[in-house]
Amino acid sequence: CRGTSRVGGVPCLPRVPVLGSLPWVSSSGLPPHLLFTGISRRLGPLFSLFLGPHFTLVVLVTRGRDFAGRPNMVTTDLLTRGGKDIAFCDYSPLWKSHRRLVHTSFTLFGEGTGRLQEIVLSAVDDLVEELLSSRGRCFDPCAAVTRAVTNVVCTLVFSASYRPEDKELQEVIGYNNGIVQTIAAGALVDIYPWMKYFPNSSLDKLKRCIRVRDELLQKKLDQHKALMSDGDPGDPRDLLDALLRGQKGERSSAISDDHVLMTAAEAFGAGVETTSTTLLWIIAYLLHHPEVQTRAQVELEDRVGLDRPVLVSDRTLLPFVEAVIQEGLRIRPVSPVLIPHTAMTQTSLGGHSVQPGTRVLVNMWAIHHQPQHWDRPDLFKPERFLDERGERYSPSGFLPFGAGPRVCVGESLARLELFLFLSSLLQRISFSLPPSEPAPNLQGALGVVLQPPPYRVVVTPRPGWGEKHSTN
Ligand code: HEM
Ligand code: PLO
Repeated sequence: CRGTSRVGGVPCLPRVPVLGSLPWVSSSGLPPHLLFTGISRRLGPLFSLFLGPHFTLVVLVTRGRDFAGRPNMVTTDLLTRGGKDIAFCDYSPLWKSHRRLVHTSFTLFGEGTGRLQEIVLSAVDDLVEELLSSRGRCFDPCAAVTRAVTNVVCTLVFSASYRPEDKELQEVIGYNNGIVQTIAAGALVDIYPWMKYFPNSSLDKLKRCIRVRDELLQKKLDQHKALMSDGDPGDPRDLLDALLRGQKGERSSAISDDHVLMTAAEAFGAGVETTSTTLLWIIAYLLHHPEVQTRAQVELEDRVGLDRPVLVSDRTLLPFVEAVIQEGLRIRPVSPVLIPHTAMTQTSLGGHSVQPGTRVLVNMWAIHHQPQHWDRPDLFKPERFLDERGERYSPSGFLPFGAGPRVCVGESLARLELFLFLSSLLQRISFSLPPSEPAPNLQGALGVVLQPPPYRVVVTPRPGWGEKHSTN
């Protein structure tokens, strides 16, 4: 922290013209969330830096609506046709009604009905079958898990579901991976927008992936519209149907086809990337802590048994399984510095005044690893989410989905999906480390989400389940 100055009273990292504080950030060799956590331990919970020319606050708390804006960025503008989505669009009345429409549509499919349960359970059957086809050999579970989660989201968004070898599914997974690789957090072109006028292979790849995505989704949109114009539209089958009907509502008339397409694309991207990453982190931790896996399996056996699939209604019966999910979301939040926020008005934070437009990064990683709030925060201990009677307990300062007007719009959907996936997997199979292979590295790589490195597992069927069911 040598060379630290103050800007508007807030401690600020050293800076030079044009590059701002970037030389200090990149020479640290640390991913931003770890670097920022180290700095805030020394400088306090509020400090600042210059990302190129952009004055940016790094904080541990924000205050609701004042910070509900989003900055303009080259990569996300391309991704969203200039902010016709939810996540990267700046705050506006249109964004608000658009977000409300998406929220209602999710409720329609996920939370309130048995539809999501049906979709996930069918994906779990296929996933277990695929994992067990390894017949005791070690393999990387990433592809199978991603395919299963992608299938759930495909069904939810446009009523499609694919076999593993399906060409369209490969296309979807291919473009999604391409986008994840090219929208890295803190990409230089998002700091210096003029760079987009120079040759840039990463931006070219992003544009190619977006083109593939748009072609595929436009086809789905056209099919859905054609069905709607065929007379009585009936009940919405999926998110696209629900968005098209919502578009017709009076107050939503400004929601264009572009908005519908971008929202479907985003629900898709967010749905796949976050859920599969969280599941892969949890499996990685279970390999480090076989005793946690066993305890979850004992709970499942005692409270649900091995004669029937786990259902959403079993959630209250399985506090330890829930605690494993909570601890996974705490120790490796998929979005450790959230999506950048901006101040919408002249406001203040920690007694310091903040100018409109100031970029704000919320360091969720630091919040989830504060030693004064969490006992040995670097350890994977699901029990911290249980009270002394073994019932669920929710400590404060645990916000893996963010908070306030920009809180994750898919939270309930994601929680439901994570619960059904994890509990069904642990009911039917066990994960173990391949003999003589080290346990997975847990540091993770920060791109648009925090991803675990590739690792391998051995999958074995659980005695009891296979006898009555045809999964193997
Ligand atoms: C935003 C976490 C799953 C859709 C966010 C944010 C976080 C987050 C941290 C940013 C909040 C902020 O910037 O303040 C997660 C986690 C998930 C998950 C941990 C699962 C494990 C999903 C799913 C969907 C979704 C399944 C949709 C199908 C969104 C959208 C936003 C968002 C649209 C933008 C909200 C806004 O800017 O108003 N999520 N998410 N997420 N998430 Fe999720
Ligand atoms: C993932 C790749 C997709 O092709 C596009 C996409 C859309 C929404 C993004 C998501 C990506 C990454 C995770 C994000 C999500 C919106 C909210 C979510 C950023 C880029 C999180 C965790 O904040």
